Amino acid sequence: MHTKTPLSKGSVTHSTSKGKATTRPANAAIGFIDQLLNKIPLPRWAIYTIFAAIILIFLICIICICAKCCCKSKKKKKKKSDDQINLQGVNGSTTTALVQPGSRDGDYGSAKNRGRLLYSLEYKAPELTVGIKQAAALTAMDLGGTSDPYVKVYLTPNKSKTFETQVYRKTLNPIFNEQFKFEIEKADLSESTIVMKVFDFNRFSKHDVIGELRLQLDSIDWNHVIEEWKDLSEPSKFEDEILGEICLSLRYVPTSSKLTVVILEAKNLKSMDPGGSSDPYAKLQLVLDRKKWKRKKTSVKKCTLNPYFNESFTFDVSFDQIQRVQLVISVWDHDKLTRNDAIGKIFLGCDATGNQLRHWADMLSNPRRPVAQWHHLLSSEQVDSTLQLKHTVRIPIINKNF
Ligand SMILES: [Ca+2]
Ligand SMILES: [Ca+2]
Repeated sequence: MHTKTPLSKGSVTHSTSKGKATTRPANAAIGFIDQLLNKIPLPRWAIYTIFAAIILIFLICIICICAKCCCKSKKKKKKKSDDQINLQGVNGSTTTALVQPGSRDGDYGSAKNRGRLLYSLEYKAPELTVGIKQAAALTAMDLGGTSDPYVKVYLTPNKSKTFETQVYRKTLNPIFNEQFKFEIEKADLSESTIVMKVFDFNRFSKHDVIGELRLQLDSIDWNHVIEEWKDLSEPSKFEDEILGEICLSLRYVPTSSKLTVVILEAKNLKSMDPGGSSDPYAKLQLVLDRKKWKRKKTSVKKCTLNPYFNESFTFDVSFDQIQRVQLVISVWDHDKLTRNDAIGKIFLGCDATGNQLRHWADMLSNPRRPVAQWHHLLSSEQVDSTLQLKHTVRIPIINKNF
């Protein structure tokens, strides 16, 4: 067909015009392909069909590969932004700029991102003002990828008041701009923790906790108004449910080495039995050098959440030992048929903190005088994790001659 093309090849090299130079080789290429096709023992339409099919398959392959790559990078991006926000929580206070999702490239494992909260704190005796400003990038708890967030604010351990913001429907970035005021003496600030808990409202089911902020107020410089973003963390393992309070009196007489503990009463104990009651009793345990040393217990008071015990226990504790001993008091619910349930626990001693330490110190500085005080019960797990008791393991001796 195009038999002339090989002849024109010579003139191409001498041509000064660039346009001509490109058209000539093109013609040459077409001629070459034509010759090649002539050599294939198939009709032209069959060759074209095969070519079209090959190109089609090739295109489909490319499209598939592209789609897969895109999906992967999207997932990776999402994961990165999730993890990155959580990392900020570890560092404590952050700025808005730092916690922008996707602003950093690192892959920080699979810790769950819960979002972040902008809050403010101000103390002007005797009023603590907590501002819940806004939240961002909250976790979606509902189908459809949204939540209905609101925030509960309270102080622990004296959880007398709990405030709540409004519920914002279907958003992960609510703007609350609400303020709550707590009356609290400056001396009590050092023992208190402010809890800001973000929930997802659900009309027909239990509200889900999205995350929380827990700030110990003793570490805050009250000369300034604090306003900052913080990453929400996992809700505390030790849920501050109300376990109740216990009142006890302590008396130490150094000359006779007698420690007298009077378990006076308890109130608002958590109900452990069906029917909304408990059968409380208290266990007293002395721990010396992290080992269980002496133990006693009160009688069981049937079917009450406000038991009155007024039972006295005296231990021999030398002056040297009183510096190292810890008094662990736990309140239990007695069950006839099943295992007794722990309601709550506290410990007093030189290693204790807050209210408990104060009570112990009052006892030591007032020898021979009984000092009575109320204490909020904490969960057993919480107290045990603080005490980290060495449980004495008794190995049975099988061979008596040993
Ligand atoms: Ca919801
Ligand atoms: Ca019971």
